[in-house]
Amino acid sequence: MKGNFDASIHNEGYSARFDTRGLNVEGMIFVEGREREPLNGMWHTVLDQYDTGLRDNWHIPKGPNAQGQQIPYDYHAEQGELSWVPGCWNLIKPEYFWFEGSVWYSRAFPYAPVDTGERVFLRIGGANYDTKVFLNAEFLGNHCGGSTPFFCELTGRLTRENTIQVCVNNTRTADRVPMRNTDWFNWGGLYRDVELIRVPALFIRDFTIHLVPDDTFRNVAVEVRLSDPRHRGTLTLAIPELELENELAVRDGVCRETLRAEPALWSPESPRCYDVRVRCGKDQVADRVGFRQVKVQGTDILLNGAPIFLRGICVHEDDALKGKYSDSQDISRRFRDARDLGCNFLRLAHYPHHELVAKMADDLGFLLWEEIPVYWAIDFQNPSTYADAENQLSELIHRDFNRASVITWSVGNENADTDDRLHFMKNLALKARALDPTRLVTAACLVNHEKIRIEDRLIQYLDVIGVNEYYGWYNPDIEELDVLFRNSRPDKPVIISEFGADARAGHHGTISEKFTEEYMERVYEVQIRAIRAMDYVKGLTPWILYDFTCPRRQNRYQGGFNRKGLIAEDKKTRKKAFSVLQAFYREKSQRN
Ligand code: GCB
Repeated sequence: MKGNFDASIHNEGYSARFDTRGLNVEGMIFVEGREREPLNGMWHTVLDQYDTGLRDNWHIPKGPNAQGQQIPYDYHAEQGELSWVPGCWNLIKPEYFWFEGSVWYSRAFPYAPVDTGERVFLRIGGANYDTKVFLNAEFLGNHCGGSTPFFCELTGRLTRENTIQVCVNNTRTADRVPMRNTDWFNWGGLYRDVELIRVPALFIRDFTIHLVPDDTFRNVAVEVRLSDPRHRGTLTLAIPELELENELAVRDGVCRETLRAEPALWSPESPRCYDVRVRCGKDQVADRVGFRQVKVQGTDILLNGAPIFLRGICVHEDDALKGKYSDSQDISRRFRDARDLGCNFLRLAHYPHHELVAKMADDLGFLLWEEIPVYWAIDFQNPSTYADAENQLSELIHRDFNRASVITWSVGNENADTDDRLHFMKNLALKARALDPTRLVTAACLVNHEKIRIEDRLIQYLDVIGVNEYYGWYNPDIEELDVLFRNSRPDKPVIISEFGADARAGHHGTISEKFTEEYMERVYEVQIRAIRAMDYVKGLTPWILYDFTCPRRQNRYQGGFNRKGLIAEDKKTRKKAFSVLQAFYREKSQRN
């Protein structure tokens, strides 16, 4: 074995040239209201357990090399088995279920320019975790992070017939966000929409609009960024239902204005949204936007100036038939079940969920907690881990900035209060605030179990304190919950971001037998009794709406599932605790 072939099998630095992370928040484009050309459908799929593709340049098509040999020897972009995108590879066939590593997706697609000077972007809605994009034998970029969208410019590289290859790798690594150990299943794949977006030479790169949080409820702030940072001119902003159509000035590629608008305010009871359009030269975008103000005053959360109690529940993206892939059908089911439970609030744990969730929440009148997967045991000292977290946070905020339903960004979940963690998460909180001064910043914190107190140095950087406490489960002494509440004097609102207990649906026994519905029911009863008495608790999101796939959970009751769902993994069978929370939420909603 000689030459390049030798290098590819002996050189473990093979992936460095592809690990560029160049596809990140900087390349994001505002997409609402744009025509999108789907590249969903059947893609060739090849599992690549040893990363042969990156070692051997699978993106360089078959053909003779200088010595007349066909390369690559072992792969052809049109010979993989066909599978549906978006989707998780774990569900293609049973043998793939546990696969962790690289999978190469490829397909051909035609291209014909519609307009001279147009620019073309590939958008991938989400791929878990590390993605490398290749077009017509060229490496175009790398994205890190499993749940946020990213863009790759194809302009100037497209021909009449094109081959796109996407290498997605879901290996859990210690330096990423999340790291190796999570309490959910490591689904892999191109599991959200893949599409092409064409824009004119001068286009609207970014557009945000929101109610100014100045308590007047009648000022609307608009910011538009154009692709050319030197552009001077005008653009048109229209909100027809408010009889508003304004020509606004653009300087140095940016338009920043505050307009008097007096929209009807968006709220869960009245989720009023408006069509908003921006036109600039040949480009136009549109969005459907609700206007509302959220802020904190003392230990209250105020929505449109009035105190609100968040009747919530946590949810994961997890499904026996779809994995982490979601569509409007199962997102609707989540909202229906949450509505039946009496919720006005969802915590989207522990990573950015499908973008449709926030759009549907806008329409239906749900409030949302959105989170990035700064989860257990993050490598807090590692600057590249921080860069990964900050980029995921920025991409999420960019994607959902105009969604009225999103009221809080969570910068993470359950990490011990060390100096490195404080530095890391404080910076994320500051970043969230800098990118979005209109929303609240939170995190799901741990309790100080030595002092039995809500105490965490990160709290000083948050607007709302999320508290995960498992009194009645990991802390068997449920009565200690009253001690926790009595010992704590938070000067900010608290959301009990998790409590719960595992129960296998249909498994019955006494209130002291773990994994029975009765035990879980009692945990809910005692928790609610304690929470009800605490005036600084302004909401709760118990763990969790549905049972979910989890390799860490292997006892006879769990069988590979976290069983803390109020509804079993069939998404139908409700456990007894469902009615306990439902009764509390009914009572709360009548009082609100
Ligand atoms: C937690 C985690 C969540 C787990 C849950 C549990 O605190 O935030 O991801 O699934 O506990 O069931 O242990």
